[in-house]
Amino acid sequence: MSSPIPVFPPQEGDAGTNEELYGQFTELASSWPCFRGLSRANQLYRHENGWYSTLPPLVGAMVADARFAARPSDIVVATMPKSGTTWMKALLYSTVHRREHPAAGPDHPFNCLGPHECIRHLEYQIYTRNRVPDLDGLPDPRLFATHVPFASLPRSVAASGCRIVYVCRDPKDTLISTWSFVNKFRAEDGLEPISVETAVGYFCDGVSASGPYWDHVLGYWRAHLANPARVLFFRYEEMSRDPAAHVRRLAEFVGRPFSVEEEEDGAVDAIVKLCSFEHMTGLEATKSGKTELVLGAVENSSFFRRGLVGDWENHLSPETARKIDAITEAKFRGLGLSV
Ligand code: PPS
Repeated sequence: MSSPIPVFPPQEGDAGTNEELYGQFTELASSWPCFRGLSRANQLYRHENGWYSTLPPLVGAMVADARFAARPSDIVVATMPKSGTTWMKALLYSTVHRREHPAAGPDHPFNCLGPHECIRHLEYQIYTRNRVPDLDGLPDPRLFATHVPFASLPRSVAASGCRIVYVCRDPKDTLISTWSFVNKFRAEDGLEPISVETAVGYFCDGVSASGPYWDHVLGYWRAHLANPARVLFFRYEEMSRDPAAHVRRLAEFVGRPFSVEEEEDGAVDAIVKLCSFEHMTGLEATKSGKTELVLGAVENSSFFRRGLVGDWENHLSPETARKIDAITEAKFRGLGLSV
């Protein structure tokens, strides 16, 4: 089957100019504070709006800010890492492209490509390795993703008024998912695992990729309150409870509501099933596929672990859970948001 995803567009401008742009941002970011934290290399860089694990995604975010030209028809998935990005990318891609790729069809793109190859991250996949791709030729609606805080979104995203889909997850599950992911890669790199206690400390201090968690969530929550037609706000736990209702809301938000015929044909349930943890983990693209990210190729299977609500209970003491809940309560108090 030929790839349903447009071939990666060629470089925009000349390669030398792009190298210079990346070089300037790398030099600038290298001078910012760097601390130990919850990441594969145990080192995070401090940008004024949040933390970045390693320099390349930070530089990628800066290049995206300078060069990404958003269109009003674009849709951007925004998340803290380990909050449901992979799931949301799958749901959004299969909802938007359901006419040409029916979810129940035998040759859906997910059979050969992971969700991260279908919807690419601006700072982890598109603006990397001195590249400034020409994205103009991509057909509408273009789908992108990012982990950057709301305040760090490329300026053209705000100016274009394009739509943003945000997913947040209980901080305790986000923390445990991040900690497991980080330690998996640390083991591969021959590094000592980070203990759960140390991970909790880093996370509560905000020193985790795209952290502080609470600032990230609040940035998008406030944007959602200010403009709900532009920023959709989902919770992982509610998606788990009623995925079909969320697929319907997603379809309406992106301007492609399900017709009566589609409802009768079971199109919503087909998307829910296609994107379910159980189905996605059984796919060959998940079992043996890889996705090229800023620091190298990552096995698609590493984006799937348990996919549960409340797995934190298996790793955090009740006292630690209370401590994290107290921070969440204090940070979110009076803002109409509970996680
Ligand atoms: S990443 O690296 O930021 O893109 O990771 P992200 O996808 O945000 O988070 C990974 C966690 O999401 C779980 N996951 C899913 N849950 C439900 N349904 C589907 N389809 C799904 N796909 C991935 C994955 O298992 C990680 O959570 P944990 O708790 O670690 O299992």
